[in-house]
Amino acid sequence: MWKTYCIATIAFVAYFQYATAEKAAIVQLRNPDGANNVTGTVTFRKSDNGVINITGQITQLTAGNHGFHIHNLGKIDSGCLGTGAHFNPHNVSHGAPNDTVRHVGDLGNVYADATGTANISFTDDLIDLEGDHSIIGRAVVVHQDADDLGKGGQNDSLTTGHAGARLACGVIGILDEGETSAAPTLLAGGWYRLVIATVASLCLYYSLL
Ligand SMILES: [Cu+2]
Ligand SMILES: [Zn+2]
Repeated sequence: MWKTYCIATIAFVAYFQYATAEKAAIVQLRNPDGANNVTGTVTFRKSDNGVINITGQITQLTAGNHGFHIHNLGKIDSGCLGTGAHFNPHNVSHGAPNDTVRHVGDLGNVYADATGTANISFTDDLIDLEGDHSIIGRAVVVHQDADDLGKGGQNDSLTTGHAGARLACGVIGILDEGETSAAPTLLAGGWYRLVIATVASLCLYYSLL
């Protein structure tokens, strides 16, 4: 009985350590000019295989698709226009998230239902929370119109996806730094390692009785 309990506890704590070790970022969206009531929160979490999980909710939109991008700058004091162009470190054309040629910041569209709420849950394997594709300190912008994913044939399809005005924006900040390096000793990494060590010691102690 105690053996099962020991294993379950160690497994749970180890899983919790794993689950809290991922890097994460968060952005609060709103219109800095007060021109509309669009608000939202979006979270970016880096999974073990490097893919970024993007989840969140944006409310007070019009129903339908709205362009959703990472823009270059975290400057929102003068409105969302201050965020500049799409985050595009490789200086290529605008595209869809699943295109080979796209801006790093091209996350496509978010879809708002009849109540104007967009529930967001998708992944992207090009943006990152570190390195030269890092979105930290840059901005998320949600647009009035749908992003045509570079295929609309408009004069701005290959730069902005013809997504129209910028309804809301926000600066992407750090939510969780994750594990910055693998701790070489059992006790070096934090309280959870202390818990694992304690439980493991008790298990060993009782197993020797
Ligand atoms: Cu945009
Ligand atoms: Zn773009």
